[in-house]
Amino acid sequence: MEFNKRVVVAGAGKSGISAAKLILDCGGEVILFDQNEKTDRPALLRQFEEYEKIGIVIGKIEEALLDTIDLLILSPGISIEAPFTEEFRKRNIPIWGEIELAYQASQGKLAAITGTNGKTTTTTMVGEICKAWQSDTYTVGNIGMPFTSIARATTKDSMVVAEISSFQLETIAEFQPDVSAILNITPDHLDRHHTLECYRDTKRKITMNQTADQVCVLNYDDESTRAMADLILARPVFFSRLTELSEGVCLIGDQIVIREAGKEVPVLSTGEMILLGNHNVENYLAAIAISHYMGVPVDVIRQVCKEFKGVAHRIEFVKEVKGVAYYNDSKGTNPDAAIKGIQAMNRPTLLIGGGYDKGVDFDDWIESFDGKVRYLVLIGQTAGLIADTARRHGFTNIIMEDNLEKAVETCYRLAEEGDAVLLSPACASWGQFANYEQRGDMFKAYVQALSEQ
Ligand code: UMA
Repeated sequence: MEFNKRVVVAGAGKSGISAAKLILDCGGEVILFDQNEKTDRPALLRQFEEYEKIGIVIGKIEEALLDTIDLLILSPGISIEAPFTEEFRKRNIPIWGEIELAYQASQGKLAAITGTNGKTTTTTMVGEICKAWQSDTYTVGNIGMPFTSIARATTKDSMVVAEISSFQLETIAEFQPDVSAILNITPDHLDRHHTLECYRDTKRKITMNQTADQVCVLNYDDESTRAMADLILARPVFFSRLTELSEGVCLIGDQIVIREAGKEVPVLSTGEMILLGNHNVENYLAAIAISHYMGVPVDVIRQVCKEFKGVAHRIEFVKEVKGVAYYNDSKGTNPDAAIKGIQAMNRPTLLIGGGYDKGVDFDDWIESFDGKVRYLVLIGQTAGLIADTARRHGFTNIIMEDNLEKAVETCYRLAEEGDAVLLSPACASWGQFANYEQRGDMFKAYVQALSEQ
């Protein structure tokens, strides 16, 4: 792709750096802009040593500079409502996300997966299935690897499987996956999207450019995604754990089957699944539907599903110490995801929660404790709010700690043989950690250091 544009790339994180490199590689010029005054300019410049047409602006961008700009690329962590974007809008400068740029620079077949929960597991599973069929497959997006970092390496035969967040969907323009999927919608990121309705509309954007010959996979068991079937131009394909569908991918007894044009193809039984819990059955159902419509033969789908072991930070078993099992569910970044974490526990549990405040409430999460939680150990910005909510629901075994290390120590001290300790915070990690991966890795490191004595 030729791209002779002058572009401001806002946000010098993973997405911004990768987007900037793609533009430079395509002949464009980049001003990389980060609002964080503490950004290490020399370290950033070192990442662009081989390029000439790169400038770096830290803190505030001068208005005069904007008169020569063709495009703004916004990192997902920056809201489209960020005040500085107004100056770009006034000048009719298009605003894209890194995903749109990658889409325009890439080739091949694209699956794009969104939803509040299950996207990382489902995306990883679909990525592994596609890779087993077509070795030239890339698994990218919100999962951690920016789509722009591989866009130019794709060919017409490539397969790209992308996890797409609501933040990334705010800034798409022509993005048009061959197969899209919206797994489920429950409250999340309301500090950014304001209302559940806006959040839902943003998620639906994943299918906005699809045509009737393309597929959008939707969860029949989730009211809001089921209702979307009537609102989209793509061909809706449902998956369901609870209803035996006449068309779609569903659970019949203990068998997942694909039902299509009067034919039924069995794929996998629940007994063959390594991952436990109803939410994982839904992830298998969705992954099977997406892979099938990406054109992967059922035999390949079945084989990979049988061997799939899950992803790090999602109800991940870490270690048993003194008869206590430690689980890392750092990916439980909202109440609904954290409810799945609790539900998966089959032992009395010491639960570590709390973190960044995204403006959601915690009532359903506390309700889901169901007598299983012995202690709730809280950290981070939301600790007080969660403690108040818990007390309101009659749960009082609450301990406040300053940080994750102390929380792990406290659980180690209080846990008895046969208990589980679960990090499943129901909150984002921001504020105390760079991301949920860092939070999970630190948790695992603290657990590994615990003594058997
Ligand atoms: N910045 C500003 N102004 C702001 C906000 C941030 O200048 O108002 C700057 C920061 O100083 C920083 C940079 O922007 O230097 C960070 O950009 P970013 O927050 O977009 O982070 P990236 O490193 O580019 O990571 C992003 C995704 N992050 C977010 O959506 C917040 C990563 O998802 C994703 O893996 C990565 O792109 C690759 O595609 C993380 C995430 O937490 C895992 N996602 C949320 C979730 O899953 O719930 C949506």
